Amino acid sequence: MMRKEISIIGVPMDLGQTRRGVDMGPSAIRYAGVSERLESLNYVVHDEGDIRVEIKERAQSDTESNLKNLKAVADGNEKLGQKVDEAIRSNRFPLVLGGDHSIAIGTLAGVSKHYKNLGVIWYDAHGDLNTAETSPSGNIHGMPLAVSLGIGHPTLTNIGGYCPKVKPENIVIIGARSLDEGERILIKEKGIKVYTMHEVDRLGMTKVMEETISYLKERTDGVHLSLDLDGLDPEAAPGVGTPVAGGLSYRESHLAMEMLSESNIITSAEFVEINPILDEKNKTADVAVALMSSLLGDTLL
Ligand code: 6HN
Ligand code: MN
Ligand code: MN
Ligand code: MN
Repeated sequence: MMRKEISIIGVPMDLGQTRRGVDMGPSAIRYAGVSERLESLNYVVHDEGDIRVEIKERAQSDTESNLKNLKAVADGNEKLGQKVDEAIRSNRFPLVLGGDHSIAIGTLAGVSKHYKNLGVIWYDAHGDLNTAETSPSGNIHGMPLAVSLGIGHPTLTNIGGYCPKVKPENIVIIGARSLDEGERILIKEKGIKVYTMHEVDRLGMTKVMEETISYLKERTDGVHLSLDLDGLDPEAAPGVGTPVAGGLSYRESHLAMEMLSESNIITSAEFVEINPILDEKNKTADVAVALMSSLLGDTLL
């Protein structure tokens, strides 16, 4: 059930990867007019400001076993989890603005304690299913979905004081086109449902979303949308740190959001990986706000 009040929570996190600028994502999304857009859809919008995240210069040496900035990433996510938890307790829809994708660890820590069977839609070019052992980069933004399954360093998997946050059969990945070897193995092993770009091409976005919605409706009591802007094609969303060619179009993404809105299954959302330094005139933040507004019921676009 869609809530009438929204809590916007900004997370200026850039410690889960190595490019500068993604910490400015929340500002760029605010500048693109997120509050005004959602207010025009008759929501009461509470902008809670930003979570305090350690700056890169101070976190720098904090690396443990192929996990860059482990402590600082964990700290930020612990705080985020509490904020998201409070929002839901106040009966508000949590809308989290990233920041790199490592923040899904905190968002899910806050959301999942409110559901027995949380569903997750992972809209992304990547699987984000790496561990310290399988990661080619040591970047924690490539690991949050594994962490939420309870797979990874305990400092991350125990955030929020419980583990795991999601069951593998409650996850649907959409838009994947760059999966590392270890991620492929985990997907097979756990039976995670994935619509790669191949499947989107074959079936079309309408069918992909129909299937996703009925699959999740059957087995979950709430669904979190974790939307990485690099799920979109770099032409539609150039302001991202790890672009991959051949992605989802603006129209496909827009349709996906409209179908989710109609289905009424989404209970929380986050929009991540927007990097204003790499962007073209705030285009990616503008796209993010358009998608949020469709997700939350705008039928004009
Ligand atoms: N993201 N699979 C690569 C890695 O370093 O683990 C890329 C991860 C990208 C993560 O875009 O959220
Ligand atoms: Mn991601
Ligand atoms: Mn990605
Ligand atoms: Mn439309």
